[in-house]
Formats: sequence, C-alpha cells, structure tokens
Amino acid sequence: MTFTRRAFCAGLGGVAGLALTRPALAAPPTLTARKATVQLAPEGYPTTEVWSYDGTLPGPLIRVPQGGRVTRQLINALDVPTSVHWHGIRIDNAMDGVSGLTQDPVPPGGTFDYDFAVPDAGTYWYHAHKNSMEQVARGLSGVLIVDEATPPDVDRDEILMLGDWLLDPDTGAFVEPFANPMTMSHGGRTGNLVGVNGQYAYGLTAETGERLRLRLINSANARIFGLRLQGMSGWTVALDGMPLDQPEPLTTEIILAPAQRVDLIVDVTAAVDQPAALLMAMSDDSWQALVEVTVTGGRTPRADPPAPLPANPNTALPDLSQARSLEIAMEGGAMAGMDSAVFEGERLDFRGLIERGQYWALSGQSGLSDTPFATLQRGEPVRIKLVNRTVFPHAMHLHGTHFRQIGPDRTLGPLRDTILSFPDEPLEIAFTADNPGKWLFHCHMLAHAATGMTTWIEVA
Ligand SMILES: [Cu+2]
Repeated sequence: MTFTRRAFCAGLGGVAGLALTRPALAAPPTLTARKATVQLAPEGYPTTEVWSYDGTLPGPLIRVPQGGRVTRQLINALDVPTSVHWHGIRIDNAMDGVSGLTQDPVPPGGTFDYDFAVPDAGTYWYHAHKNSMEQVARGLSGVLIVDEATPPDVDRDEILMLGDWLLDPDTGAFVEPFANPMTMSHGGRTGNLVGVNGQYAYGLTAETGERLRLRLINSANARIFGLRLQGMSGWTVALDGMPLDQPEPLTTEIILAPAQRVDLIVDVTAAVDQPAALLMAMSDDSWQALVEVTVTGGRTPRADPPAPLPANPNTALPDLSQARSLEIAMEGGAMAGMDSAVFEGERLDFRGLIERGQYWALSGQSGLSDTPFATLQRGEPVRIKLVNRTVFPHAMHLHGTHFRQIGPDRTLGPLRDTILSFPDEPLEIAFTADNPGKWLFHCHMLAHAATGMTTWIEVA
C-alpha cells in the first residue's frame, strides 16, 4: 500500500501541518558577545570600544514572566573564551555559567544554549563569568527582570543599572592592564567615570506625586555605592530580587555593594522645577546627582504606602537548630597579608602567592580547589560564619540560592545573594542547601575573586 501526499497529510490530520510551522523549530533567540563602539564618556570625549552583548551597554534587557524560561543561545564573537552567569537566579546548576566549574568556557566562534526556568520574580542581572575581572569591566553585563504575575501599583517601572568605567580620557579606551597588582591587592578596579544604564548623564522625567518603582543594580567591578534620594521619598521593597515581607521606609543611606540590587518604590515629592535626584556619596562626604529627575507636572500623590511585593516560593526559614556550622575566613590583601595559603595544591607563603598572582584566600585556600569547601546534603540547613581578616570590605556572593543573615537573638534577615562584609565585623549567614550542584562562593570585587577569593560548595 502506498500513500499519496494528500492521504499522508489527511491521515495525520492537522497535526502534521502544525508540526511544519511549530515555533520550536525556530532558532532560539541569541545573545552575541562582541565588540562594539559606544559613547561612554561625556559628549565631546572619544568613544570607547567595549565588549558587549548584542552591541549595547548594558546588554539587551531580558524580561520574562515568573515561572517562565530564559532561552538564549550565546554566540561568542569575541577573540577570547567566555560564558554567561545569571546572577541571583535559583537556577539549574548546568546553566549557572561558571567557566571551569559548571561548564567549559565557550571558545571564540562557539555557542552555548542557555535554557532555564526562573522560579522567582525580581531584579537580576547577567554577566560574563570567565575572566570576569576584565570581561565585566569591558561591558559584558545586562539586566534580567522576572515579572510578578501581579505587578505592584506604581505609575512606572524604571531600571537603573549603576556602573563605573576606568577610561583614558584622551583616547576613550579602557585603562590597562586589567590585572593590575595595585588594584588587585587593594580595593579592586574602580572607575574614574560613574554612570547609569551605560550613560554618563542618565536622567529621568517625572511628575510630582508620581509613584515609581526603581530597580537599582550595581554592576560595577568594585565600587560600593552610597545612595540617597532627593525630592523623592519611599520604601525598600526588595533586596537582591527578593521581596521584603513588608516595605521598609527609606530613612537612611542605601549601601549598594557590587552585584547587589535594591528595589525601591518612591513617590516624587518635589514640586515642578524643584531638585529631585538619586544622589551618590562622594569620597569627600559630599553628595552628587547620579540620576537627575526633571519634575514636570503634578498629580495627586497616593495616600497609602505600597503593599508588599508578592512573596516568591521557597522562602521557608532554615532550621538553625539542625544547621551545620561552617566558617569561612577572608584573608590576604595589602596591609594585612597572610602567612601562607594553598594554591593549585601547593602551600605557598605570601611572597610565593604574589608571584603566582594571588593576593587573597578563603580559609587558607587561594582560588578554586579540586574538592569543594564543603559538601552539603540536599535539604541540609547550614550556617556559615564569615570572618574578614583583611582591611578591605568584600561583597560575598553565593551562587544558586539566596541566604539570610543571622541577626542578634538568632533572628533571620531578608533573603540576599550578596552580602557586604567589613573588616573585624564577623557576620553569619544561613540557608537550606536545596539546589543540587556545584556552587561558587566568591567576592564580587572581581579583582579579588580573580586573585584568590573564590571557593565552591557542593550540594549533593
Ligand atoms: Cu573582596
């Protein structure tokens, strides 16, 4: 028996016809890492050749509904290997994008298919995770927003990705080398130009009485931002993507360490032509407008404070009574140093470490070891004391899961994925190890991470 083409189509009904046009057959959306030229410095200064995603800085905004999937084929059009980390996402380990731990780096001309679910709504970002000290500094980062099914009652949602760049003002080029012993052994690479959303002078317009959601993301390599509002007042509603149980009125300076995010809901209180801005603290204790807000008109402000953002799933508190206790000590750097640490299986004194380009260690181990710092059973609660024996602050970031700081009286703070640790101020974090895989724990001052302050834990 033979089939005519007509019979074949008829026999399969409409399904065959659908199959021929299924969107799944289409190529996945791409994200291309490539060089581009942009105007980073103020107008009148030269342009800058950056490493970008899709030619823009920041890279393209990726925005998906909560519970949806992010699907991007990374195309590496750079001359060096790279990979993409999706910062703060409670992600499938194989998609975490850490070159040398969760995947091989993508060689020049190569591709990698990222495809993962996003269980938690919030403000996230993505960035290179291969030689990130240089690749992020050259521009390889972008914003990832996971939208709540029911967004908060605001008039507008504004993304403010804070960053800084270290440029030669005469040429517009990045100052090299990126691996500079002075910055690596001190506070990290700090830019001489601060900007928002890839622009030196980023501004907003708003009306008196308008209620805005401001999503602040610190994409800088090492800079800790001190921030304050002018002509606006409001609440913190989320940290590192995760909603607070209750909006917290903004009464003090906001400290935003590298990689941290904060979501604010603010009301514009300035009258027309009155100053309004997001201010940043300068080193001389003065304040300067980082984002100027031009106030144009007026409307009746809302009377009520904002409702909390809807809670994400999986916010159960870790059971401290059952938790295993670990301690991670931050060591090394200028002015503190350390006696010795193990690097690539060999114990070296501080001089020997410096000769190998290592300035930092976590509990006596400099850089990644073959075996994890700890192996946790799936579902096991854990508490980790972080002891800073250096003279510098460090923004410590855990991949794959958020944690909570244990406060006085064993209270548990809000969920975070990056926490700022100050010298001689030990702090303790806790979480339940419920995401299996190999997870990096490292300083997000990227020069520190590159020169020793990186370890990993395994959740079996
Ligand atoms: Cu650090």
